[in-house]
Amino acid sequence: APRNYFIGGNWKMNGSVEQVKSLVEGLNKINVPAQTEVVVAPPALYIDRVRSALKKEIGVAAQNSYVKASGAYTGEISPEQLKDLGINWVILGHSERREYFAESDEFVGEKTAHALNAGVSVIACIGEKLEERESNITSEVVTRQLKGIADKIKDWSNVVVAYEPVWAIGTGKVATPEQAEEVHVTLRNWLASNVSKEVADSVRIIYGGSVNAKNAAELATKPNIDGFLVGGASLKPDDFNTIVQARS
Ligand code: G2H
Repeated sequence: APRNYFIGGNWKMNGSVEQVKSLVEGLNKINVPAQTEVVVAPPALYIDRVRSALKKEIGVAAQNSYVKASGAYTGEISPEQLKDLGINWVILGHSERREYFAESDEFVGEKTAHALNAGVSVIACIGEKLEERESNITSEVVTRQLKGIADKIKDWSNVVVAYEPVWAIGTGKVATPEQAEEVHVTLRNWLASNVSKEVADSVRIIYGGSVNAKNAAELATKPNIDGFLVGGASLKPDDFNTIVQARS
């Protein structure tokens, strides 16, 4: 069976009450094509109001969650709490969290396992830095990050893998379709050898890093690119809509 197209919008730490209201109005006008899943990730503070105001065809994700259901973990939120608010997705392991909040491969794997056990689907992010690409260790880095997740989970049916080369994030420097496709194939081959052929064939692998209304359609022609995780362009509803329609 073909893999459904998946478009995530990662708002990062952007937005205000006013901006969130207008983003939701814009999103509610999007016609979500068949075989396409659209999920947006507002900052945690705005999640509840976004879920309440956004049409049900569009999913909502948190940008992070912790490895406990509740307790004395000041500042954290749990996947169980997300579920309580009708939030069925979480982005984990984003490079900004790995870099600024020292999240290790192992911790990202633990968070992924905890979220899945709580019934929250995961957009699991991996990607190499510029110096790693230039040292020709991209494959080692991304498969090591993927192994951090594979070591902790068994069921991949509620996981979307997001390949986001760090050098392409927020820089305007998008990976070429060939560069992205090459890594996606590496990841799928690793899954086939180390998890199962079935998981390798069925898991969505999406690309992130400076995706915009102009470059999405060409990236979407690649057979192993199953969609996008969109940062900056997800804050512009018209551009985000163009990306949502890019494969149809
Ligand atoms: C990568 C991406 C979204 P942007 O971080 O996760 O952001 O599209 O702004 O590069």
